[in-house]
Amino acid sequence: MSNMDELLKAGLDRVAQHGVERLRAEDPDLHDLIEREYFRQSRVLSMVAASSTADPSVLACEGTATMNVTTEGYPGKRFHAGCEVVDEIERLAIERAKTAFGARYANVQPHSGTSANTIVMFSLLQAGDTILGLDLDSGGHLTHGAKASVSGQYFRSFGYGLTEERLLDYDQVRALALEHKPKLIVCGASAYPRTIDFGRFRAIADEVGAYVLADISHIAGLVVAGEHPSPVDHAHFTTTSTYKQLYGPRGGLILIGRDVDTLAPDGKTTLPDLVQKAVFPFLQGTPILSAIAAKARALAMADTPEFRERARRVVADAKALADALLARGYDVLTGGTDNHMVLINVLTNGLTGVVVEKSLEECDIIVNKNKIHGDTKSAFVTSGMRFGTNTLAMRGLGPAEMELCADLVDRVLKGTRPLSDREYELDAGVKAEVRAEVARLCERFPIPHYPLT
Ligand code: DSN
Repeated sequence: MSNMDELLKAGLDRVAQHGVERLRAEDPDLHDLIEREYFRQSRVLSMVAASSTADPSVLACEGTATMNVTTEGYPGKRFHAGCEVVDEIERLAIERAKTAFGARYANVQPHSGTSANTIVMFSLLQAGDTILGLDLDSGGHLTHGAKASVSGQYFRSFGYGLTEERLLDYDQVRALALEHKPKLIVCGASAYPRTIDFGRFRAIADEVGAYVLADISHIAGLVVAGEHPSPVDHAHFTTTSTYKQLYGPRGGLILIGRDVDTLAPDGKTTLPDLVQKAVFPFLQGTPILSAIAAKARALAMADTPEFRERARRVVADAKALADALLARGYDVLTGGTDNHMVLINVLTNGLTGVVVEKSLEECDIIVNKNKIHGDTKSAFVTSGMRFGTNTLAMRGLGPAEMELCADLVDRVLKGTRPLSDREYELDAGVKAEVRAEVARLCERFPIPHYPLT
């Protein structure tokens, strides 16, 4: 080994530490902000259903020299030289994505779940084509046809909703599909606590000649672990973000299962051909190779017994949290949960989502307000709250601790006096007590492999 090789080998290990040292010395303002964010995450109970905490090895991939590679195209077919290593990284990420999800095609370049959905739509549809997706107020996502998003403005979108029991209304999906003949039916949700029957969506799509896009951003980890049925061989396209239940970097994936040889609307190219071209050159340029490396790392970690065990804890925690909230009289939507998410209606407690979100945040419990089925409040106020257990389960909190978490939430809500839809007063004693309990919990259950200081 040459002297240069030896120096470089040592350099890889030291570069991250060296970078932080330089940041601290040369840009203390920015360093301090990043440090504060690290401290904040360690000291709060994060119950945001759309979030998780990445393993340090995932963070490390993001902070390596792979970020410096500029290129376009795909492994073996790039538009720049110097790609022999990143080609291997991207191939590894693709293979790991296929293995984790049992898919036959994977594209690992989408910059986010939103990008992945947009790419699928633009690969398949023309402006003005009809799509059918879950209404935002019923738990859908902006990219599923909401009027505020390109998916609802560029395409003619119709929304399906929930039954009176707040369960997916498959009969309505079918009726709307027969009436409007969409080219694409989108399934998957951002705020829906029950199991989704992807096969039923496919049957409806086959009846009307539509394609199916399943966005599993919220439940991807449960799908990988076998805790939720997989859509990969039901939907024509499956998309996910990589930072929620995969505990990975910011980014997205597009997967195809048994429809890998299905022809595109032109009758000549296949669905993977469509996606390849729509990612690059149509909608994205240079891929973020450091993020692709981080996706590869997260996907390898998802294919382990530890990950499957954690996925089971995610669900067990959510069920325990739902039960504990029900026992305290809260209006838990659908009466419980099958996944990582618990939704409650706080209007029945005389509160709004924004008030509860802020009040809990003052007590170091991080959640997010959410519109719920039939909501009369705006998205900035809302009648609902969405809780999630991805990060709690990762920190090792189990069903036994959910009783305490529900108790803390309950104490904060009881100590919150609403003054208007957005203003409130929080009892100072409650705030001090709950913050102290949260601090104790965070010390007992530190984020794995994140040293506290
Ligand atoms: N999709 C948004 C959510 O569910 O909160 C952000 O990832």
